[in-house]
Amino acid sequence: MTKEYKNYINGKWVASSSGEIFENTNPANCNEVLGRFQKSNKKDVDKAVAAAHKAKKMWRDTPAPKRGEIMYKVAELLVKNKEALAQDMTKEMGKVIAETRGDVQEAIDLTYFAAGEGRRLVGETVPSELKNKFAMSVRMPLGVVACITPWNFPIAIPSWKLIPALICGNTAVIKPAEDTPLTVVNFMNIFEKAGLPSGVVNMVTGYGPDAGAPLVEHEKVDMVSFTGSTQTGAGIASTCAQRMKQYSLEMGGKNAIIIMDDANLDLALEGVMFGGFGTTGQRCTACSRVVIHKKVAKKFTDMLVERAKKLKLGNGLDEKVDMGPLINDKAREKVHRYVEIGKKEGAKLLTGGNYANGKALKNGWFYQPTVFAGVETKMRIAQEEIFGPVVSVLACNGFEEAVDIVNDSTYGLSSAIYTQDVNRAFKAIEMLETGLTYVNASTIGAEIQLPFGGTKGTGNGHREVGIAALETFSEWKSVFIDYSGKMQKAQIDHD
Ligand code: UN1
Repeated sequence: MTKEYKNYINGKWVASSSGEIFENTNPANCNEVLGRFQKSNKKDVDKAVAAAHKAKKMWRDTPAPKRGEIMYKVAELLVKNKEALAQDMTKEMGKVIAETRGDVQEAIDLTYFAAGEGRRLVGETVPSELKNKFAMSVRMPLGVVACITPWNFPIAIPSWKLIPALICGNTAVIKPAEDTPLTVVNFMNIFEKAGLPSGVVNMVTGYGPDAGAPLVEHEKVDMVSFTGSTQTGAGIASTCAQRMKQYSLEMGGKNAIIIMDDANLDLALEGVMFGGFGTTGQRCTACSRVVIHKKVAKKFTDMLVERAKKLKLGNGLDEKVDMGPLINDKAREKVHRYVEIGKKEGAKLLTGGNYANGKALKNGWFYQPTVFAGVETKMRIAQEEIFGPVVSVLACNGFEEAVDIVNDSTYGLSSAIYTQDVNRAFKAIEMLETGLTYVNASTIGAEIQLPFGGTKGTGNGHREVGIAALETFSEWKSVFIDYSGKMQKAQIDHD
């Protein structure tokens, strides 16, 4: 019998109130059921939020350095369990083992980095306009934070949200994506082993919107942090706006790499391969557009097609495999729909464009690495997020046009430029309307020491990770202390 995993509420592992379960499967072998998980509903969410609400005062009163020390233990346990976490993650998510190890490493980096903030959480002191008066700002927790996390970074993204939220003194309820609940169950085990007090972190697994929607709506949830689709994010934004809750959204991308005629094409090829086909194209930072100077377009496209054809598809646990499957059947259908759209729009399909049905692949959600050339910026395949291994090549006449093409997008997450001209590189950094820009490197692989997030339709202006995460998961209180012993009136007693 496949193992059943419970919800984690108030430090206990509990079954859902309905008694219903759902299963997760291995996308490289869809017949393999990995676990049975609680199909939670509003009742379970109520219990989890009540636990987080109850733990709020105790956790807020715990000195921040002490909160940080528990996070150091979390980091140590992540290090100790890195390989086991990565193995489980590849099984339930499909990406290759080198990448799932990287996913755990990202959570480790983030946890060590953010744990240190427990000893800082700095505010400001500024001189008052008046005599004998002191002015400073301190950070306050927001309260109960709801984290709704995606399947493509099953532990890194939960860590981005939970660790800074807890360091800032918030308590949390997390609802992992239905395709990757096991990794978050494993993460909860780590929090438990690290000695995090009961109720500070709670987890409800759920299927469809049954748990996520009541969590967002819950009156005792003070803030929602969401990474996922634009459609779901827009729904969360309107629910939160009506209830005056804070929310942080990280959604799609249509990230581009510019390749100038002076670029090192071999290096650029590595960047496009990694950005376009790494994680089977399922990163919000994935490179789905290559904007290339027409002088080198043909040469580069030939190189790209040759390499794409050589990618070895298969089960990500095999160290020799380059690219795993897509997450599920719906994702694969969506990718294929976009390929059909691209063909109808007049783009030239150079390689791929279909389900990968080789012998070892027919039981999984595999899709061929796909390259389109002759793509124009108005085409849907150049505008909409496909979230699969599809790279569109757009030719341009020069730098200014390349930048215009990249910026002609409703998204603004990541961008990159390959050039040897340092002046052009700096100009690109200034002009590209994205939250991340890389020079002579791919669009993927952001490190956690710096803010992560995008402009335009990618998000709502918040940033996660880096010091910026503290802004997202806390709010400011300004404090004025008047030690004059008099009634001093600000602004009025000015002269
Ligand atoms: C995502 O795809 O949602 O920069 C996050 C990167 C990773 C994070 C991606 N560090 O590609």
